[in-house]
Amino acid sequence: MTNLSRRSLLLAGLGVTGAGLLSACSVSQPTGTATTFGTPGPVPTTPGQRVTTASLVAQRTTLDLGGPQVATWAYGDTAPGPIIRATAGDLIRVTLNNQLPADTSIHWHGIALANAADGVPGMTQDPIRPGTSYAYEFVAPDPGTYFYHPHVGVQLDRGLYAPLIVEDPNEPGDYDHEYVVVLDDWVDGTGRTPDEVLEQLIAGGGTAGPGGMGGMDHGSMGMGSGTAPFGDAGDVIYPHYLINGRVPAAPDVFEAKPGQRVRLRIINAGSDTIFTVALGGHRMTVTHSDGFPVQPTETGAFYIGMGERYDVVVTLQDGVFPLVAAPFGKEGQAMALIRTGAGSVPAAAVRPAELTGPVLLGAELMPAESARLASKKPDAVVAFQLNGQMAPYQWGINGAKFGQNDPIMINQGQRVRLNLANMTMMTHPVHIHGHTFGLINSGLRKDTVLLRPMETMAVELQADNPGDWAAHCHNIYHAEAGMMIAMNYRV
Ligand SMILES: [Cu+2]
Repeated sequence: MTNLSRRSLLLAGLGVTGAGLLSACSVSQPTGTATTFGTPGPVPTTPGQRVTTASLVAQRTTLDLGGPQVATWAYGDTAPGPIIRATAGDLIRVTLNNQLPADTSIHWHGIALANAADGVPGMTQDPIRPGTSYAYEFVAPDPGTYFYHPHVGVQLDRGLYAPLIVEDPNEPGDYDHEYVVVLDDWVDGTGRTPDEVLEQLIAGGGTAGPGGMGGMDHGSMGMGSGTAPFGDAGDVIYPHYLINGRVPAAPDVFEAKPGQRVRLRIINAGSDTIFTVALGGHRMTVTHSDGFPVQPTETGAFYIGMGERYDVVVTLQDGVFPLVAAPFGKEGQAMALIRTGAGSVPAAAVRPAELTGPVLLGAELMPAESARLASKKPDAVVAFQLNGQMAPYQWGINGAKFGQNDPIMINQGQRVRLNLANMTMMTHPVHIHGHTFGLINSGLRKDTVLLRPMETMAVELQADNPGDWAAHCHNIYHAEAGMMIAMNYRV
């Protein structure tokens, strides 16, 4: 298969609208470029290997966000969808039944899985057509906090996301409770769909707010941060920000006892929003970044970009406490509550003081020794330049949008250095599939890292997972507009 055919197929699979998708995909491919990936064969288990299974239905549904009722697409009848919980080394078998009016897929975000299960139509599989089912089978090699979502169009900005938790069989589990905390920015079913938001962004050069407010958010200072390190951090003004699918007026409530230690697995499933996270009245100890352990680092608040995950451990006080995720540079917030005793419920708009204190940026963390990417002389050095601007709404990598840029070609066994360079005035979360790269200055392992305006950052990966992989901005509107590139192993 040539690179050209890969590109044209991938573009067909990433059509902008549902209707466009269907029509694009129903057109037969010109002779010589048509290809299908077919149905992947079953992955055999190894002796003693556990098998974790799940069955999902992607469907249209109406969700109650805790007041607002929204028509959307979800895995079943909830957003977040069903948690998949496995143990490192398990074979995970998930069947997806697509009852959506559009093609879809599932990408297992952050997992260093076999390429065939990565969920990128046109690159690793055929799109899953409406009314059909698809079986994903893969081994999850590394423990950690992950999530899953479609890799088609802007479907992530609907209700199609859910946690994937890979337990560590060797971890002491030094906590009393574990809470999974999924952050999201919500627009679907509030008057426009994510596809319409994208159309408006393209038509208006970034005008995407309701009531003609579009563009006004750009360049505003981030609320709750002493400084504004991200500059222009988002394109879309959202009517709601959610924790575990709930608005702050009807929050999710976690129950515990005073003095107990809880682990929070925090996932940013938002499409266009960097959050600042704080738990009122508490310091948090960050223990993991993108699934991998870090040197425990105490903070009152931290940033989390789209696609990032952080695990923190907290020893709880006595009372009722707001767990707040404040959208950077935008109005409103997401909130959940942790209740260990009596106390009045904080107002939906409460701003914990911790939000204004020093806020930790994930790239500053130091890796745990067990997770550090050891330094090594790179065999290949690759440019990875983020390009684009709001008006016109055009985003790309290495000088062109996806489909027009040249794939990054690497060899199996190489240590590959990627010189990430953000040549734009926005912050972008850079996500690379199938690998957890290391920041060369610290060895910190990440699969998604925030790159601030004009920032450069060298990262390295060990090319130990052959296949054709996507690398892209995890602002889903940027990715869909072209801020994506293929990273292919030479065969
Ligand atoms: Cu971006």
